[in-house]
Amino acid sequence: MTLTIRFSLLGILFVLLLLFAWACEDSNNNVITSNGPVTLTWFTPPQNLEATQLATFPVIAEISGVNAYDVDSVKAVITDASGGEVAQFQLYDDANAYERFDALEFCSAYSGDVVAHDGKFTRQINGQFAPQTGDYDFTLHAWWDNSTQEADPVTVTVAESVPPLLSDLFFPISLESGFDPIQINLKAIDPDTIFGDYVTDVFMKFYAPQGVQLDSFYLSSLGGDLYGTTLTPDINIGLVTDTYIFAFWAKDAFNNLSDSLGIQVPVENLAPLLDPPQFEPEVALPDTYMFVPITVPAWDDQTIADVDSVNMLSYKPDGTYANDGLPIPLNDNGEFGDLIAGDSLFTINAVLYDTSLTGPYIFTFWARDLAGNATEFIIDTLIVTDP
Ligand SMILES: [Ca+2]
Ligand SMILES: [Ca+2]
Ligand SMILES: [Ca+2]
Ligand SMILES: [Ca+2]
Repeated sequence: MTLTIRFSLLGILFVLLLLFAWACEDSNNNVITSNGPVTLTWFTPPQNLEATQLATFPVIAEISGVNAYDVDSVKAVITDASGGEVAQFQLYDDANAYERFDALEFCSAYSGDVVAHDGKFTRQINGQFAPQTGDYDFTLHAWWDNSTQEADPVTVTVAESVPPLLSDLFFPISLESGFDPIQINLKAIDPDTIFGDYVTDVFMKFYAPQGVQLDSFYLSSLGGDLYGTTLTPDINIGLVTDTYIFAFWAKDAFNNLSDSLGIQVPVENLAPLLDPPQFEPEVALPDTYMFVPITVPAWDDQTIADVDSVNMLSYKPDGTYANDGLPIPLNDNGEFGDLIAGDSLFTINAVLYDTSLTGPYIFTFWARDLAGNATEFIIDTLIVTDP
């Protein structure tokens, strides 16, 4: 009976496999257009271009509903306001692998494409195609097998545009450990009067004293020409007290980058803070064994995320150290006797046996942050008595 069922299952499987084989062959021979509607769109449309800038910026077309291997070419045709063709260029789905010699005056030699055959066709361009400043339409065309498709044009302005200007930086002259959140701000204006030109992004980069970039932030518009963000005391988690660099830039709608405006600021990171340890001060020896939870509340100016470790040593009544004198870690991970992960209460469940020594156990606690700052030692005593 079982054998029969197994055979018939195999039979069904075989038929299914055959069906799949037919289906595969079908999709190989037949056309792609049967996969559903083909769509051709700008994934990253062309942006406004500065007339004199030589840097190139990526434009990406995306074609879907057709196997990327079957696409013969994707091209953008640029026309001027009167509809006359000004230039055209190919976009490639080649993972930036081949040097191209077409349209050299305004296109990158390598496409800038990231992944080959993913249906995203890329090229990097600048405004050098334009005989004069003005508006230009970019129309996409794709060809595959014997089919073709065109996408609606995107209008791009080519203009002579200057970069934004930054001024009036408000920033504290130093940031003490655990400072109160503070809003920093500055003014960014675009001096141009070109339609569609304005400040698009204002951002700040945060650098280590040696110049390594640590982080970057976008500033929000605060109304008018003012842009700002709020600095919080966790900005220097894991960073030693030193002088750090904060630098600002703004970009306009033509991808012009302003000069930077920077400031060097001492930023302080102090050691964690420990509150008095919490445990039963006196415990009687158990019949077999028992757990004695030992908890230390720890905090740090740079938030709990800066606390790297909380440790203790236990000096036993016989004058030796427990754990061979090695630090015993307390955890805030919700395990090993710690009740709640991340609540700033660090715990170790010490085990007391019926055979343990009676007398005073002297505990030494300390903590260290990610910047390497250690607290002072906190000493406390647990007395173990005979039952
Ligand atoms: Ca691609
Ligand atoms: Ca501008
Ligand atoms: Ca700290
Ligand atoms: Ca905890």
